[in-house]
Amino acid sequence: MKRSINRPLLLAAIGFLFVCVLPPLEAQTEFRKIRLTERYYCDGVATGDIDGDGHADVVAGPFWYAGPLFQKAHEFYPAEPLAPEDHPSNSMFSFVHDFSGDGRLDILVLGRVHKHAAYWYENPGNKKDLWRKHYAFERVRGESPMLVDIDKDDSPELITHWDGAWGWIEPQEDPAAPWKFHAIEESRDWPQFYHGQGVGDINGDGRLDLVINDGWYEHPEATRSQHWIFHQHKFSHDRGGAQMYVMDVDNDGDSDVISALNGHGWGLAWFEQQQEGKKISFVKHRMMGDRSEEQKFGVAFSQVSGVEGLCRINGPNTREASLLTRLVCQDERAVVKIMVRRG
Ligand SMILES: [Ca+2]
Ligand SMILES: [Ca+2]
Ligand SMILES: [Ca+2]
Ligand SMILES: [Ca+2]
Repeated sequence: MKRSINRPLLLAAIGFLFVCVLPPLEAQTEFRKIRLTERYYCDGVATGDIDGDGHADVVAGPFWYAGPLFQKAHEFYPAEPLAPEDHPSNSMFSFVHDFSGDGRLDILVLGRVHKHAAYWYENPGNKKDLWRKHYAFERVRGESPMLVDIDKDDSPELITHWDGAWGWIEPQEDPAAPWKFHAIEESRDWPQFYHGQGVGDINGDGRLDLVINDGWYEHPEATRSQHWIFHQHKFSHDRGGAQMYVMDVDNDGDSDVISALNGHGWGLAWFEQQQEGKKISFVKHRMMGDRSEEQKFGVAFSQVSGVEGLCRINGPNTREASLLTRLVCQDERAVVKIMVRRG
């Protein structure tokens, strides 16, 4: 997670938010920019209906902003504005989930990989009481940890590595208890700022596998009592990206992978799954290069350190699968529609 001095995304810092209006599928997709704040509080944002009024709200740093207007900021932990030049954020990621089980959405906040513990804040259900702060875990490793229900038991896990092994951190039966790490492999040596991770069913057996830049872990029948088999495949020979997505890009029935090539540099690609017997491999197809002059791509920007909100907007049966990718980069937040042709 080496970052340049301006890495604290100025846009997240100033709190830009793109509101995606999804019109009829064939129509032009339009976006409206809303500025949440002039100050720098965080690097990541999240959405969820915090106040339960039926409108999605936005969580950014110590505030949640009430939708649909996003004009009113509600503080859920003490807000301390930071200087973008030299104060890396203590809120890199926010995740929204009902951790307490009372029906109200709570907020998990992750800071810097090497500096901050993970805490979640319990939604009091009104706008005047304080949110109770709960310790979750000591450190959360990796450039882009994801909160995903990887074993489909209706309770999400925070995918990360710890003590040299990939696995997940998960809440306990008592919501107030510290979370515990579950390893899916023998301990080896993964860098704390590891770049590139995602979750999806690579081999089509219905179980969600873990994908990292160095390969993928096959989710076994016995999720918790067996080690997950590691299948080596280096997706990016550069630094590796951030979030990796698993989807059938070319509509041929198997799962492909989408990933930035360098979270702090250039390049975005999708990796086409190919099978030979039981062996799975991937062929790289670039989606974005390092120069906008490259006509094949038409756009280029660096610092693709957060890829979120991937969705298919033309439907699964069209010849061309369209991917809407929200790409966060250092200097701007761009929305790019990338066309991927079959064959
Ligand atoms: Ca709750
Ligand atoms: Ca789960
Ligand atoms: Ca699988
Ligand atoms: Ca495919």
